[in-house]
Amino acid sequence: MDLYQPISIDAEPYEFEFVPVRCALLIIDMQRDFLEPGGFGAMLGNDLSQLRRTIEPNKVLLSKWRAAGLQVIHTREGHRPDLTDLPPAKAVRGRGKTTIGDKGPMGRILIRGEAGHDIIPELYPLPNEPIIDKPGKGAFFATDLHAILQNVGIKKLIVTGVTTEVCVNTTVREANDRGYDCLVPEDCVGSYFPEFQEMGLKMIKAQGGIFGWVSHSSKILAALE
Ligand code: C5J
Repeated sequence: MDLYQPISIDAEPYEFEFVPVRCALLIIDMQRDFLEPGGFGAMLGNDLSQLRRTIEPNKVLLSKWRAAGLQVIHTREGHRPDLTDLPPAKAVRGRGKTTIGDKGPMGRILIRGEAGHDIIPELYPLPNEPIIDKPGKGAFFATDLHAILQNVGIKKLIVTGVTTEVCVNTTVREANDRGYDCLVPEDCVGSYFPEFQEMGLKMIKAQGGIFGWVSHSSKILAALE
């Protein structure tokens, strides 16, 4: 396969075309605190299985993408240990007893350097894969993601990870406004809430692909054969 030639894959609302070397796999927030039993997400009573089903398809896609020598970028949601990048509004949102920076089951919640903040071992970044530490839901806000994408010549993104309606959706919208075409493989993104999973994907592909495209990882894998 010629990685410099455009390929087309089946997607909604219509086929997604990309030149592999100009397309990055952007994996959003596959962090232990969101996905692992004993993490912060589980402590809040969320149904982890809704997110954990995305691990295997992400693992397969990541391994194929790496084997082809294509660009991979990971993100993590979290804050500085001194909390100076934590907006007070985010800290108090939800009126929970436990909030960002407090001691959680896997260290301080959403704090960089803590065990729960890190990426799950199944998808752990290689040393040459940039990790974007983001303080917000979108991966472009207050990060160098846009500069990195420009510097390495990326024009399109395959966006996976969690959660579909929050950080994945926000990132796809931010990317769209910056001129990137985004494809979201539905089996590689997850929400704790099935109804948000469904609607989060519908919102992306509605109105002729108002924010991007939706497909399945099997279609991407087949195209990379
Ligand atoms: C992400 C969240 N990663 N749901 N965060 O979606 O708060």
